[in-house]
Amino acid sequence: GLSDQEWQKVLTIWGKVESDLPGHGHAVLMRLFQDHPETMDRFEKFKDLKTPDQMKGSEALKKHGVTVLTQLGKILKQKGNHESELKPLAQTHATQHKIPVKYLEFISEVIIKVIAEKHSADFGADSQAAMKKALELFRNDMASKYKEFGF
Ligand code: 89R
Repeated sequence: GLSDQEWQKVLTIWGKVESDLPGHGHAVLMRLFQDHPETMDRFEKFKDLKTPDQMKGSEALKKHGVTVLTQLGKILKQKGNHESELKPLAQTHATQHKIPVKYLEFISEVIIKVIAEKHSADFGADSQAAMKKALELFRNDMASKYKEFGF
């Protein structure tokens, strides 16, 4: 698990993310789709977004970014005691959306990159390491739930 100090670093930087959830969420999804185009195939509702400009102008993409980061924030704020938040998310992502753990790794990397770009001064090596650990914990627990759902 993470120490209290590490959780504090995670939640401090998350506070910066929350200062502009739509901006961060939009940036994360655009980056995910650009770096890993195969992740886009999971979304029926984004199939018409073909160019970076279309992604940039998409209110739907921005809205979904808020959905994703809001839920991730709720999970991070549980500081590892996230069973009740994680379970329904793992269920939909395993059984409905069929999102492999590998994709969760991709988005974790992208989240760290986007925060590093937008908040370089407040996201030093120790904060980055703490966020990395928190996202690893999230992924590990998602992966065990996935197994329970037979995915
Ligand atoms: C795909 C990661 C993640 C990843 C989808 C992916 C959208 C929160 C991918 C729709 C798809 C497809 C949908 C359906 C979806 O359904 O539980 O409306 N996700 C929905 O047609 C993550 C992460 C979080 C997260 C949510 C929430 C919803 C949702 C909330 C709505 C409710 C529901 C991890 C950061 C594939 C590109 C917190 C990824 F690859 F990045 F791992 N979702 N999603 N997602 Fe998804």
